[in-house]
Amino acid sequence: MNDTDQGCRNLRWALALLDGLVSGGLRRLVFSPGSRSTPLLLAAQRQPLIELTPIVDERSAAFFALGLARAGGRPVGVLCTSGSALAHWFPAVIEAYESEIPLILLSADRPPELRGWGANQTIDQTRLFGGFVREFHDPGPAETTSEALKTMRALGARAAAVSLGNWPGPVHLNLPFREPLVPQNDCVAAPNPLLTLSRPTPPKAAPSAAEAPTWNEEVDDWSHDLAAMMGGRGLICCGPGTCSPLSTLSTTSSFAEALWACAERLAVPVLCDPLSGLRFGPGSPHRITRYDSLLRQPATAAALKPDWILRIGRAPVSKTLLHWLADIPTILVDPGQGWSDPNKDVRVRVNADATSFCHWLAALAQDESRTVCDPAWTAQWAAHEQQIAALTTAYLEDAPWCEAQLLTDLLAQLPAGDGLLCANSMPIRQLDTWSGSRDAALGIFGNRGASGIDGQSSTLAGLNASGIPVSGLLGDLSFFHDLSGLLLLRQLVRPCIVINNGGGRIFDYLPQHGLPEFERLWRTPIDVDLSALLRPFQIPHCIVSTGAEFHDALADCLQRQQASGVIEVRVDATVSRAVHHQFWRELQTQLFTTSARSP
Ligand SMILES: Cc1ncc(C[n+]2csc(CCOP(=O)(O)OP(=O)(O)O)c2C)c(N)n1
Repeated sequence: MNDTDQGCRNLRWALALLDGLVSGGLRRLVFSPGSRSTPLLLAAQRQPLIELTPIVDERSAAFFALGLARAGGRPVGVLCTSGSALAHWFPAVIEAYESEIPLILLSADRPPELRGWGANQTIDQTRLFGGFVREFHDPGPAETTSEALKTMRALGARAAAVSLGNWPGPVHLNLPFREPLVPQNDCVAAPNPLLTLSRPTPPKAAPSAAEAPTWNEEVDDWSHDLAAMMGGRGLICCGPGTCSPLSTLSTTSSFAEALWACAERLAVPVLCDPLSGLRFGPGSPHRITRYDSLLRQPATAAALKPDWILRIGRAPVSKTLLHWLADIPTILVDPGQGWSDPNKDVRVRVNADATSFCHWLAALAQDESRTVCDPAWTAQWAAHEQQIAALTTAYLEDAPWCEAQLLTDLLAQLPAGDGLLCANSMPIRQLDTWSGSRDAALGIFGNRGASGIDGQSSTLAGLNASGIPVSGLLGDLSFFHDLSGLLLLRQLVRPCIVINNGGGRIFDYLPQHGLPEFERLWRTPIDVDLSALLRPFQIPHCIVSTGAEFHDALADCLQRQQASGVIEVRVDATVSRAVHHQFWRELQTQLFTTSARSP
């Protein structure tokens, strides 16, 4: 290398960083175009193990990377130029922080001597994401001493390891480059083959509460306290992130097996959130999914109050469940650093891997018989589960068509091993209410860390890019929120189903409903013809408004296996709301009638 070739120095320094990242498992780099990021892009072009994906809008790029990392379980890189570009990553960074997704944020920057002096496209990028990243590094301008290259390799490996660690999440590396950014022709620069090839990282299941490899032996000292607390009627509650969708899709999940065995030994029901990774796939009689409807019935809810709860994963999607859990002594199993306790009821927080803990607890139950519940307790829950499933089927047969029947059909049609991205607002809640369970594997994905309506189409495209066929179920406002994501929807093998119900219908269920100017200020319908919007993007589109039409449109997409596009579902939200409320009312009567009849 010519000593004065700054472009070559930049490139070799960037290559060293990528060597480290690749050794830590990174295989995909999603980038948005720019000049300052050129050395990193040139380095990535030379690294055969890295697949590059260009996405022009940084917000969309970051959500795409989030989807990839969520489904793939490996760290995924995002790269952009200096200035406002990286600010567009922020919502996806927040989601990655909250949902514990391994993103490596590579922002190119101006060198220190240009910062703060009015240079073009130069802002203070230092610690831009504040507390929303696990680590931030600004290693200074490129050097090619062996010490500097060694440091960059170590930094890359460290960033990947931290992003996947006990508390997975985003890591930000801010990387300043001096000009020129393009090397001269005689520059010799190549990846370090020893490092990249000698330590291939096996594909790893996406990080989840169930799989983080920690186990705090101190818990042995608590066995008596736990056993004392666990007398009477207990319940296990598995929230979002308990088990990664990836492990749901594998043929055997050691966590699920340990959990069902533990539930059986303790004789307790297991309430499974739609994002717990436990509703779909081989189950157990202990699996309970219809709790949201059940616990809306005050008398039943009061009669079913447990004495203690064991919580795994984050707080449940169902507000009804969360409120019902309030004031019940809780044991929280958390392998990382989160403190998921919105009700402030955690008495014991076990910093342990949930699989090991379930094994340990099952053994404890064998020694300490008082931890074992009365079998009638689980039987009562199982009977309610079956009863509500039967009542639901009967009710929906005669009820006007809405999201409830759509979901039933969707879950029946999606092939085993598929995924479903369920957007926030009503889609995830309706899935919670109506899904029940099924034995065929289905990975449910959701950006529930910060529950934003942003970045849904981009996340959907990223999930699909991981190789798993993933359908999307989105509200219309969520769909309109991510218009640059449309650039990514053209080739998806599964459809993006958009519930077009005239704006944010979740507000119809909230106290704001009925306030003056409700429609203009809260529901905010957007009057855009979807078919006209999608045409220039060459995204196939169809409109359905009945159960039969939806069934056929979905079947057609599943059969075609290519360019599924958008299924726009026209739903009358007033009818839908009435169907939901009527169901909960009828359930009250039915449950009352049954319990009045039982001896
Ligand atoms: C980024 C972001 N902005 C605003 C909100 C507040 N919000 C929650 S739900 C919702 C309406 C969503 O409407 P839609 O996607 O059509 O779903 P629907 O309520 O009809 O099911 C809004 C604006 C949010 N969660 N995230």
